Amino acid sequence: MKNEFRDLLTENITESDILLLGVPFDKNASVGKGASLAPQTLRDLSYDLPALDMHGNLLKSKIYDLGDFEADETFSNLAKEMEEKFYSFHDKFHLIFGGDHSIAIASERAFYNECLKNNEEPVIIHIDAHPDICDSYHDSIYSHACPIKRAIDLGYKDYNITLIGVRGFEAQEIETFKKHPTLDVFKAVDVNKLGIEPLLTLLRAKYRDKKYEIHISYDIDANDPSFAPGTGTPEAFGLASIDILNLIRGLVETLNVTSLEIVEVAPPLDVNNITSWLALKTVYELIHSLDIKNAK
Ligand SMILES: [Mn+2]
Repeated sequence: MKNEFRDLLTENITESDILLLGVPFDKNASVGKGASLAPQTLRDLSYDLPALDMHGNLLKSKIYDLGDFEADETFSNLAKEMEEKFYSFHDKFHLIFGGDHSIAIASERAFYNECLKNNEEPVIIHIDAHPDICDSYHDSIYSHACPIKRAIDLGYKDYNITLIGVRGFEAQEIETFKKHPTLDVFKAVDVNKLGIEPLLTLLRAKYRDKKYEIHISYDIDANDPSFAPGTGTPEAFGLASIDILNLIRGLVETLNVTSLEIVEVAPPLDVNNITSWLALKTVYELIHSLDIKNAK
């Protein structure tokens, strides 16, 4: 066994707190490819990362690595596999390394089904430069520009979807928003003006009820490209890494967040692995939030 994630890794699923899953798939990325290499790159980089956060706290939650799942063309097999072998472990934290953002079509379906089985209301907090609410893009309903539209079609309520960091739109998406006025969109320009705290306050009020179970879908292109150059569709005027980290940590520590995917990290497009390191360091900071939550 390779020493990925060092002391954080366990080979005993029962004693694990976090289940990790890779989906090395980038066929539905529209511009730059390479996100299929992210799961292995992040695992490889973790050999060199001690299990401490940036305050020097020793990380305690344990990761069980399920390895990689293969994506099929319509994501129906992947969604089924995620539901049966990943989200079925209901009390664990679910961490996914993508892949382009189309893999959310599978994860958000599996997450939805698992929440319904447990009488919980599934919520998506989509942190992304793009709304990904196209009905179809480049003649495909499975494009990485479509997962939020697929989530709505599946049955997610508008109130239970929140988009953060958006700044790049397709014209069809503006029309779709008109039909979904209660779907909250916090644009990057507003988040940069107001800061993270008012947004956190608002989201804590919105999803405070225990019935909500939250999946965070984090597209690395939400970050400004100066922080995260290694991604297929870099979009200028983005968010600062520390703001996104504080947002994710603030949500995980105070709300019922049980799932997070990081998508669109594309190592072949990166510079000195800056973007992969950002993704990995964000995960390690998140683990400290889970330690706090689980009082470890
Ligand atoms: Mn996206």
